[in-house]
Amino acid sequence: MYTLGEFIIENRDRFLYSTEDLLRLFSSIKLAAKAINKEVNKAGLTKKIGSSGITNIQGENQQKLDEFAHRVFIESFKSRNVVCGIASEESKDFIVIKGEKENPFQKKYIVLIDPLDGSSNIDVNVSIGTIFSVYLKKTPIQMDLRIEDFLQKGNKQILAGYIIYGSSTILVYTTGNGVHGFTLDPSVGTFYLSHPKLHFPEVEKIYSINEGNYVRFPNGIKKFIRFCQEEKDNRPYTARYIGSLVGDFHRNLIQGGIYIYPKTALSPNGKLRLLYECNPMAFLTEQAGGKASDGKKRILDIEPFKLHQRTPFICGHVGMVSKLEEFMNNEKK
Ligand code: P6P
Repeated sequence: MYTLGEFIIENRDRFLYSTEDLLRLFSSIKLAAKAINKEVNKAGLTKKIGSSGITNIQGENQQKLDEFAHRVFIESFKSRNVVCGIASEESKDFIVIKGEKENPFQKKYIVLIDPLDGSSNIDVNVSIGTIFSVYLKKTPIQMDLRIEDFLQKGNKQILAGYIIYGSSTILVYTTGNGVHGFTLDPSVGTFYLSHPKLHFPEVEKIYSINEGNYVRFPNGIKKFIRFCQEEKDNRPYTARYIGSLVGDFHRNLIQGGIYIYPKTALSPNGKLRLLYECNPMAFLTEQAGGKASDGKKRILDIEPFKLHQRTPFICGHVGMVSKLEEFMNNEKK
């Protein structure tokens, strides 16, 4: 079985940038993922569950493990000397990673990260995940970091992925050459190729949405939900929603389905953040043969204007996403 490192080297000809750099980026990500996995698996014992008592930039109750995961990723990227800046859900502003002057590796990568998404599920033992997105620095290397380095369209990503901390810990990524999954063998601390060339199944099977918000949804979304529930053709579809984007996404990628977090009357821009949740998941979606939009526009083409901006987010099976967009478009007429 390939390890993640062996797989990257085996496929180095298909990566547009330096394989050495990609290995260093993954060295940081793997190190952090293993540290977080260890804590997530025993959170109940180490009292790391529950709220930290801090409200984060999103106005959400920061969990102790959120803060821990944030710190672990910052430290692991610092130690590998390959990243020049990080934007995190847990930090209001971007973080500059100062390098040593003699650093042989020109630090030209930007990372945007949700260190621990779905963390409200920690206390109830439901799968949670890390989501990461990597770009080349946009402004000249020798220039100080600027916000423009982070406000890049999703179609400029060079690497995106997630780690799901569930019944097993799986790292899933894309560099634009398909989507591949690696399962952690905790006994040796190594990620092994377990899901090569992940692709959304043809079957239209699952729809994932928080129907508790039904009355606040736009009419086009309400019509799509009723479409999913009709007794016709291969419907009704199965409803599955665990309140953890990484968990819902990973299940739909394996079994076939659509994930929907639309705008509502209370959240006109939706809840999910464009830069470190929707863009990476959209890159993975398209590389796995799916479609990702805000209900009208392709996610990867959205021009960002602020670090923590939100967007409505629909991703998954091409036919299901297109059907939802049809309902949304007819809404206007
Ligand atoms: P709601 C977790 O907070 C998250 O960002 C995603 O992981 C998840 O899909 C969504 O929000 C759940 O939100 O409003 O349905 O509880």
